[in-house]
Amino acid sequence: MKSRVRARANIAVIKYWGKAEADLNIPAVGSISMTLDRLWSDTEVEFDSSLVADTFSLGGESRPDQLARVSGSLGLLRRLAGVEMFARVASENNFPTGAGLASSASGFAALCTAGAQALSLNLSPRELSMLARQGSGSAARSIFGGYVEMHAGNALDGSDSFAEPLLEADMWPLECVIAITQCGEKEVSSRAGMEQSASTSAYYPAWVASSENDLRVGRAAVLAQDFDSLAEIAEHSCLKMHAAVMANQPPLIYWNPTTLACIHVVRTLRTNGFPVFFTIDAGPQVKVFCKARARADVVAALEQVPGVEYVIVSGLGSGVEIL
Ligand code: 2P0
Repeated sequence: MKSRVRARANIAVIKYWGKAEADLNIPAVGSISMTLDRLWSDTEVEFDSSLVADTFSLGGESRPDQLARVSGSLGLLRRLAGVEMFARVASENNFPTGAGLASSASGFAALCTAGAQALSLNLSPRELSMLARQGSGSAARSIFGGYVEMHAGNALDGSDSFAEPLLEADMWPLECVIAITQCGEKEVSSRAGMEQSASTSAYYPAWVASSENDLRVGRAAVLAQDFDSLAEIAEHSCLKMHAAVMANQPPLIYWNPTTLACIHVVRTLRTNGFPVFFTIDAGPQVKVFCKARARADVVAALEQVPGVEYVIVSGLGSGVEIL
């Protein structure tokens, strides 16, 4: 009744921001992401009849603050398996947690896959994606490798709200250079930030209304491996999400001055002919996608930006892996 699973982080190029339904965690918009090979969560789940409650540790430290969400996913698995046993969950990230590097995506994808395996539930990748979604929306995408599309769906029960692969990683092996501009956990979680956007940002309805077109353009760009088109729509999706977020009341600015400096460096690189674009999530780090031949120049340029603490370089990776 024990399983250990590795799931990788993913970075969205067409962003998820906002929920259609909070209890089932159904997103208000679809999204498109790339799964990274260098950033992962390894999660072990063990169901044990001697436990009187679920336990959760992250990096060897007990995290009672995260236990309710972890138990939420374990409860869904228990219901499917028809068992009442509690579980011990131990997870480790090989990258900073809660800093806008998609740790909830890799974490909940690994948790749900390991839990299903430990209970011998024979779930399809799509079923795992829907379970992971209920833990964290972006986790639905980390079940799969390469280029992935998350469908928001229309069904009230969330049965058509899942991710699926769009293109294999080795068909178009772009690289990701992440500029870490600030260490430490962010002050406002994406969950809280998106709830505030939905209830207070005047730009939120426009964000939702324009998402279908961004998805259509982003999907076509990935399938055609059209870098320039993907670059344009990805930066637009990112900046539009942050514009909606900045219009929250109270306002929310996830960027710091270094974030903005990196944006300008990437734009200058592209003007000078380098195949490169940026995206930014609910935190100050800047994720820069490029073709492999531009990687060394991108790393050198970002490392020179004052305030960049270090960079992480990653290729695209595979979906969940049972260890
Ligand atoms: C994304 N983000 O598409 C977007 C862009 C952050 C900015 O998905 O509430 O942690 O757990 O469903 O998945 C982060 O949101 O939110 C996220 P919940 P989640 O990657």
